[in-house]
Amino acid sequence: MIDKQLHIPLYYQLAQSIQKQIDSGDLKPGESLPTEREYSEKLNISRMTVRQALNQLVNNGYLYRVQGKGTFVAECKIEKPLTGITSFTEDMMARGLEPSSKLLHFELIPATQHIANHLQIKENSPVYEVKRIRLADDVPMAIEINYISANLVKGLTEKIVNQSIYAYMEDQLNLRIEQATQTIESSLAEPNEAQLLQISDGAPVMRIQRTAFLHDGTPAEYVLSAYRADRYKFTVHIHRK
Ligand code: 16G
Repeated sequence: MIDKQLHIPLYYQLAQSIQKQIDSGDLKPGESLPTEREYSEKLNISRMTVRQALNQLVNNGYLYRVQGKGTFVAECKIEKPLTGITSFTEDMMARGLEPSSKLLHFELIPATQHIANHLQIKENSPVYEVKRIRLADDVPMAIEINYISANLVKGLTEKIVNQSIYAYMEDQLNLRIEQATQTIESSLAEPNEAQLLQISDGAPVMRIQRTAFLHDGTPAEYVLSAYRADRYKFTVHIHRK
């Protein structure tokens, strides 16, 4: 597990070795880890070094601690490629998870100037404001607030947004999203978000802002979302110029 002759910090070697055990499945989600004292006695290293290794893995979302109970292996993160546009429903189904939504808010509102700018519509035009918790196998993954022009996406109902907005647009209205502009920022969960996502106050989240467009460039949705950073990672394949 650890080679003291190497010029690689011991905490780092330990963290790498535990991470390998998680990646290979030797350590499974939910499994508890040996205590700091057990690691330190077995490997003949200080408890400080063990703590540093475990802290790194906790911070990176591989492990989590439960007060008074110990350190456990976290669920694997969902890897979301950044190269294609998929809906939450499609993403979960592709992974064999059951998608569902908890609808928090559904209202037809007059577009504020900010929303109107993103959707390239006139201020005060009717816009659906949809706030949902998105769940996978009943575990909250993200909070999403969609703003959708009611003159474009006609007939949206609570029943539809409880299923899939993209499926409705494509299958019923023949409106296909072709491209999107998206930003991703790291942030900390506000207390109300933490409660909805069942994470602790101030836990890391990734805020994604997306404007998605139809093939002719018409904005179809403006979306603000907060994804759990302990359950998601984004991947992208890149080329050197
Ligand atoms: C994804 C999209 C979101 C879209 C939603 C539709 C990201 C960051 N966001 O969550 O923009 O509104 O899917 O999902 O990927 P639905 O078709 O399941 O309602």
